[in-house]
Amino acid sequence: MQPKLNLVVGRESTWSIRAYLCLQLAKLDFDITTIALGDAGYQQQLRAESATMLVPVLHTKEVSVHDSLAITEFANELCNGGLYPACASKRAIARSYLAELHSGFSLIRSQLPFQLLQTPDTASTIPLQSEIARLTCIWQPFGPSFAFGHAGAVDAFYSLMALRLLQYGVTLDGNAGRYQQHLVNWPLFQQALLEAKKW
Ligand SMILES: N[C@@H](CCC(=O)N[C@@H](CS)C(=O)NCC(=O)O)C(=O)O
Repeated sequence: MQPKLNLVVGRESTWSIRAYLCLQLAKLDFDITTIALGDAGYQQQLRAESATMLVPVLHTKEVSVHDSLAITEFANELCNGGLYPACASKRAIARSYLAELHSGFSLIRSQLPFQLLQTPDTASTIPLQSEIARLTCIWQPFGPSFAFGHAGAVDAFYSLMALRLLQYGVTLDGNAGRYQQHLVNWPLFQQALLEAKKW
């Protein structure tokens, strides 16, 4: 039986949206606790919920799992592997892409901040060309569909990157651009954004 799950998320937290999407994709039942990051007193609530003072964190009766990547792995176990491809080598590549997003693309992240509630101002993307080229390379084989045939963790993680680039007028070339558009139009992602606007 599935353990009772409570996902703690933060306002305008892209990492929280990724974890939320993965729990949705895994078809798990879960409650949500929201923290209005930045509001007066939010740190007190954060301290009570998260040992790392960061969101997302997923609580069960037995354990608290922190960090979007670990939450994704846990969700994957709870849905018997549904978030990754069935083939071991494809699964390894998928995990590499997740890890790369999780620890990389620091220029894009710092210079094109994600905006959920407002339209961002334009920003120069010239210094970001190497990271945009790397994304183009990763996304190129995916074309206008999900990365590994059916929606999974890779799509959940990269969907926010797809939208973030679009917000700043960056559309990737060729099949990479088609994948970008596919993610932005993905109904589950659109639903997650609507939900996250309430956090
Ligand atoms: N690597 C972490 C990053 C978590 C993170 O940086 N969370 C930010 C929000 S996106 C946070 O909780 N910030 C606390 C604060 O604003 O005080 C993950 O993937 O979960």
